[in-house]
Amino acid sequence: MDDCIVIKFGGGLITDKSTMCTPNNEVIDSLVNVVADCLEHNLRVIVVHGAGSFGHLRAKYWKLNQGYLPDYDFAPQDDCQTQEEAVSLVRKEMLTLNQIVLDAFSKSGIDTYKLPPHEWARNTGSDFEGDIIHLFQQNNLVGITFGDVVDCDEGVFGILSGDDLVVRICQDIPNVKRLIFAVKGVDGILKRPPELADESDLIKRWSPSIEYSGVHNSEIDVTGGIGLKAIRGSEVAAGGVDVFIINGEEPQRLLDACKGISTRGTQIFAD
Ligand code: IP8
Repeated sequence: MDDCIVIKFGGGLITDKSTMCTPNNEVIDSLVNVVADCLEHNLRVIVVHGAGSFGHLRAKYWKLNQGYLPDYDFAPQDDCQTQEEAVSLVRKEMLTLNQIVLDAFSKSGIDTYKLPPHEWARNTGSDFEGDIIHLFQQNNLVGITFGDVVDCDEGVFGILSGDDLVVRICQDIPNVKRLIFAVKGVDGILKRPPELADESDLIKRWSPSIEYSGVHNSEIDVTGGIGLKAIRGSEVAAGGVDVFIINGEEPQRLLDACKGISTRGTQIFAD
């Protein structure tokens, strides 16, 4: 059986986060090229992508991460009056972004299959319910899933982050060797905020006891930024998978990390 790698395309990397529903096609194409190279090297690849400006802005406004809030006094938007409408709009936005990603793969001649979580997953956090092993069976194609609004036992609905999905994919799919978080604007986990950091502030080996500077744009994001990646990454590393955070705008680094070649970035350890 071929070795499998799981790549998370950060939402902030594949979209312009400051403007509603704007993809960054150039970055998406460059990530697809990296995947193409991995396939040529006989790696099986599973892709999980984030939401960026396709999900977070509206999900944040309607507090979808807090579940159903019948008593909260939301000011209606022009195109959305209620939380229930926001749930279906965010799901639609995520399907649109997913289609953009799928189209980029098919343009490069790579066959994929899509697995929208609201159709098969329930509850949030890395212990969500979902039959990963059966859903991701077609190991000759690239399986693609993404952060989404899912139905929940408590609170009616909630946000299942791509950072939660990767944990279970790495744990449940046999033969996953590496998990790569491709992120925007940083080379990995930093000791100081990115605007103050220099080259020497990259933490090359991180485990939960090491202090770091967490960038989390809570004005925009409903999920957890680099901090969630770090924690989820260490859960995955505990199972023997090599986990890296890599600057997604550096395709050669990404490719090296995917192939297991040492490169600039942060490797995450369990402890
Ligand atoms: O960007 C968030 O997924 P993430 C999903 O992977 C939504 O954390 C719909 C905001």
